[in-house]
Amino acid sequence: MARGSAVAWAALGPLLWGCALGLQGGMLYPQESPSRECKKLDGLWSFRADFSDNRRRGFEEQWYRRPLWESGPTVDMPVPSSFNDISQDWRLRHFVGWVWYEREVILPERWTQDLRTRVVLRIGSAHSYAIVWVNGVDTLEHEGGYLPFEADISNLVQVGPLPSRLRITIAINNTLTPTTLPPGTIQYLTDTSKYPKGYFVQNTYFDFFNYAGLQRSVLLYTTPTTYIDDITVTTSVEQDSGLVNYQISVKGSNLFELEVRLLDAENKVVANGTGTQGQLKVPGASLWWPYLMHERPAYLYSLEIRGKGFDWPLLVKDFNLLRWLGANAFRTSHYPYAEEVLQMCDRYGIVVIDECPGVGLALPQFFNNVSLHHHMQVMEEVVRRDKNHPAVVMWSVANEPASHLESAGYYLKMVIAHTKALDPSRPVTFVSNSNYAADKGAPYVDVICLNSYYSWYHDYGHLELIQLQLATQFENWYKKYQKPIIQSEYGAETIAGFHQDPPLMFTEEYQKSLLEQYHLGLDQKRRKYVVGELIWNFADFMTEQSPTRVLGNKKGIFTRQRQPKSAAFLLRERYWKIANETRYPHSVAKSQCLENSPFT
Ligand code: BDP
Repeated sequence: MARGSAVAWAALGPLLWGCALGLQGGMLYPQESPSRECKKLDGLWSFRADFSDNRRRGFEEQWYRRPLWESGPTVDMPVPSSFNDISQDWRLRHFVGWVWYEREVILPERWTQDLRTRVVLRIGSAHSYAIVWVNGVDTLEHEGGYLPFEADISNLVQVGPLPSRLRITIAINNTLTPTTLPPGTIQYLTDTSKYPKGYFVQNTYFDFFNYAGLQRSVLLYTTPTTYIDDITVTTSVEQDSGLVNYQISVKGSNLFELEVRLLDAENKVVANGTGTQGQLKVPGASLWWPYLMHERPAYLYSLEIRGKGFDWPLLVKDFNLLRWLGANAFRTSHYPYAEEVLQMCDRYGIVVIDECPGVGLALPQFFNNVSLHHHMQVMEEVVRRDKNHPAVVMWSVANEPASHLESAGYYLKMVIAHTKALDPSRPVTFVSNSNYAADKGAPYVDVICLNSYYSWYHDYGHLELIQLQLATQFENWYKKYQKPIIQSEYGAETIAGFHQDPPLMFTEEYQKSLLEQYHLGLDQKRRKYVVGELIWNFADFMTEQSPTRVLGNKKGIFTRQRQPKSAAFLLRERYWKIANETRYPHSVAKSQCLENSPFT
């Protein structure tokens, strides 16, 4: 195994070499039901970063074989959270390599004694490569942050009448390499007059801090030994009836009967079926419809903050802000958000462009076969996890890849085709910042998504050029591809409290004026082929340190503490105005999703 070799902790990609594509099984969100129990392992875990020179001491000394504290000093680490943000030790903030988490759990007797019970360990996400041991036994490995993975651990816990104490050890490596997603490079700095021996840095090619750790919940859950492993739902409408096609995968036995009940938001049964596949018909269905959806949708997107540790209060606050703004959509820039975020989108009627972690594909060497294979696998995991959310309207396979390269053209073509094969029901895109004439990926997308920063990264200070340059951008792209276009990023860095009139860069006035100019340009095309506008960004967020970032990216219309800058009021007025002009006749609908069903 690669983790045993000298440099392997920094070179994880080849671990997946040779795996066939095609995921085994489903990844349903665990729900309690009469036949299923969940045990969340949120709270304090023991934690230790491996600061040894080669970062392999944990493996050499087999830290997973004994309680972690016996291997050396541990600290308390909350889960979910990003380990970078918790400690006062600066080395941990910038740590690259293996960190170790451990937690002991006592299981209920019925989980360990009843052999008709299946016990599953599920990790919401571990960024970026993870190895899991249960009671010292190597149980599970996973590559890629931001997505869940799980293992049936029944035979590790159902081992006799002993007290059912479990020790879960998880080693996580946050190193980004040319074959991880996002990719990165490790650079060794060898000039000994400047750097100590073995000195290296992690280079990344994206604009957010590479937060890592167990950033989402870890949990144990049970199912019966014959159980529903996956459900796929697709919907359509026939006159006033809603049609729900379902396909259910049952595992563990062929001897079962399936009774399917579709519940509405008030838990009333609205349709019944039997068998592993079929169609449910809901006469007079009240359809799911996006919040304030406009004839031509206006979009907005956000980023998770406070590291990426999942946090309910922050999530609800963000959704309250989205509603306050009158926004109806966002893109999960630049990686899949927690499952709970998508559940909120279903509930609040917020439309989602679901983006995978294909960000920072900036260098030619990132478009290689190993990366392509992994990228396709990641799309399988994204679609498997999110396919049943009504809020998800489109898949985005990448953000700003170097799509002018020939190799990128082939790569994007393959990833997009694969995603379409996985889910023929939704459009697929990637977000481009290339020139319309040079982009090699655009022929394969259903919707063109464009990022541009006129008067910010180009012709800075010259707000008077925005309308002309935006019109040129739209016309060029539309003429070439005749496809709907979304302005997927535009914005300006703004330090809350900085004021200057006439406007200068970094002030609240400049951000407002820049948005106003963009909006004039967008309105020219809004009723034609421009179908969305997503400002960059919802809130300020943390990045790597650099001379161009003042404590992170400040293009938020809210601060990182969720207080509005002046531009937030401007956008609020705009979104509500568009909503009121073009409001869809349906009221905000109640979602009818099988997820709430207790039929499992
Ligand atoms: C775009 C990226 C986004 C950045 C933004 C910016 O897609 O991640 O944060 O630029 O520079 O190129 O603010």
